[in-house]
Amino acid sequence: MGASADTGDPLIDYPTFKGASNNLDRNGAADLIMSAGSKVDQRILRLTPGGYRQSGSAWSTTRLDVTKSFESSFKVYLHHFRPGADGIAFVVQTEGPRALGGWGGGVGYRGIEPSLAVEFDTYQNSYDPSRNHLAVVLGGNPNYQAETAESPIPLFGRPFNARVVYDAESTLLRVYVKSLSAGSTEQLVLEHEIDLAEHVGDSAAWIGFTASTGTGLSKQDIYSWTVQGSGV
Ligand SMILES: [Ca+2]
Repeated sequence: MGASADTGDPLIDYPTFKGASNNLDRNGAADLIMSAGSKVDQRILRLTPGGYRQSGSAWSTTRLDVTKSFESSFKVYLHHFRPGADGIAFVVQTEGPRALGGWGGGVGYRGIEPSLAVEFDTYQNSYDPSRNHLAVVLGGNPNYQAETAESPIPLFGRPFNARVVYDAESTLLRVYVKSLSAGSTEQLVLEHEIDLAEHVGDSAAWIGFTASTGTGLSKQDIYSWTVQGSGV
């Protein structure tokens, strides 16, 4: 039972997003685009293409059983303009496949409820500790950060890997980041205790990503995404 998160085929497995079109519900500014400079046909998930006041979301059509442990890994690249804004979030929600929050400081998840968002925030709003932090945000309200921590690596301008691990038995959520520079190691950034199924009010949840821009803007891309866990 408990081993299901560690063995077997991933529930979601996109080394690139080629072929993902029918399995990802995309809203707002989000789109699957050709990866520039690649000789083979690769796709990336571009949550915002670098315009002002945009928000985008993308949800797997496969829902996740959040009463079980899971692990989600993804490669992120936030780039193009400086200073960048506003960042991206990995989100677990039970509002539905059309869920999309507003632009600006809500990082595309503002108003999505019930939800848990792990944000990678590149713009300092009045309620933020910095322009390079991570946070666990509950109920789609960016003013309420259940946990927050400075990122040990730059979130803007360089690609990085992130990993979100949920242990259902200990109801612990952990968030790690890793720079892609040679010799870098993965670092634990955030830890938060939460009964995820109880928080989102269902055992089956949509999972995916949101992002937004405001008066500052970025191209905000996910290059790969895998989830080990149980589907419903
Ligand atoms: Ca912010």
